[in-house]
Amino acid sequence: MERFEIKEVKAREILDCRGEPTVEVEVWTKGDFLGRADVPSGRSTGKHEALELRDGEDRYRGKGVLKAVQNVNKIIAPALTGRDATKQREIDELMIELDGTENKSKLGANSIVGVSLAVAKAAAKASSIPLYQSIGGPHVHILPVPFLNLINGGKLAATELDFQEHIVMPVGAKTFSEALRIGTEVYYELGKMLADRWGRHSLNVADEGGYTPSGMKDPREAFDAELKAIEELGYEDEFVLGLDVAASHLYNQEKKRYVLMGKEITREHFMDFYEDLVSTYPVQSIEDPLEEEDFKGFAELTRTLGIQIVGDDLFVTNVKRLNEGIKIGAANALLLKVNQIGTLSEALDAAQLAFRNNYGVQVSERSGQTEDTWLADVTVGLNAGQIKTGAPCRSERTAQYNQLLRIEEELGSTAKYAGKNFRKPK
Ligand code: 2PG
Ligand code: MG
Repeated sequence: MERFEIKEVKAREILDCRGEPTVEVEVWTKGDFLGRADVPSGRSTGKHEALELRDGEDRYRGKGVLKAVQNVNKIIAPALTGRDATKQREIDELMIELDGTENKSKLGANSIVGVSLAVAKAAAKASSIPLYQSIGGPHVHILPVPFLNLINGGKLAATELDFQEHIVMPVGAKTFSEALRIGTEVYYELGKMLADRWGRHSLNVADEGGYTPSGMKDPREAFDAELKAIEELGYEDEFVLGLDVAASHLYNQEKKRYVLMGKEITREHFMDFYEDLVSTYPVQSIEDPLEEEDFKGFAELTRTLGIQIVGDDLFVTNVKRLNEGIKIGAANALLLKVNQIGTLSEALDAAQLAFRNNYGVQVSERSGQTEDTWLADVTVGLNAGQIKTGAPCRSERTAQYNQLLRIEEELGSTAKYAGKNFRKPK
């Protein structure tokens, strides 16, 4: 028991990949095992996410997280000292109680989630097993399809593209390492083609490492460019395409209209646009095609498009919102972001609810990441079959891919790449 008994919990302020402050937490057990976890941060956030506590003072232009750090050190740490680090759910429930609000606005979801993940890591260390196994048990063996976001728009890039992420999915690869290799080769080839056609500034990368072609406005042009790079390399049988539209950010609440390529369009018109897109391109997954309150519209698109429809801002990794969606068949996959809800236990609950109802689960980064790799472990721990963590460039992105390569090697012959079964890996 000594090995697992929490002796110290402490937080500090560090920087994320955008140079913005975030919380890092260390949990030490009496056996001298350390779990250290960093908290990611979103920019294109959903309205119903748990609250990320920021200081709002002059330093770091209001973005400091010293209050959240204090909440860990002064309020959470004393409550956790002496507890068993393997009792994840008990610890998460205790923090939820300490906070006492619906959206973790008292202590801040960024303080709570940092502790939750650091506890999970400390427990794995003290048990001498890898984090993915500590989360998922001895049967975990699925390596995910990487949703490689190669061209960026929306709130995460200085481009004129409305859609946030134009994704390629190497579903035809045999292994994760092969998927990453061919995905990365497509990334190089695409860079060359974009620079030729759209100018060399296209090679500047956005928050998630994707290219930023100057002057490109139409998502179909992004798809055309990606397909051309794929075809040039002879990989057309290996890839399908995906999108994160992040449509809440294209929606005008008062007018009840979306703005697409400078034009105001109705929801019905937007739905027709998707029908057209899906019949023209090999698109297999669309995240947040409509704004975050339109459960009915999500249900309609799920029925009509017949592909994976992922709820991010729609569900915010929250079982209540996911249940609401399940009742009417809104979307058929959950985007899982642990910091949207604020504890690992609640995020795992959301994943289990999704699986039980035949929904897929895609584990996702935030646009503000650090070099911490718990994301890769959570993905394998859930046998989720899909991960979204940006382009294969920028260290906070490659850190996750590199961790997946290590896990693949560690699992050896039992490792199985989700490939075409990414929605229901077997
Ligand atoms: C999203 C994410 C990550 P953010 O919308 O899916 O890609 O963006 O982390 O900024 O919310
Ligand atoms: Mg999203």
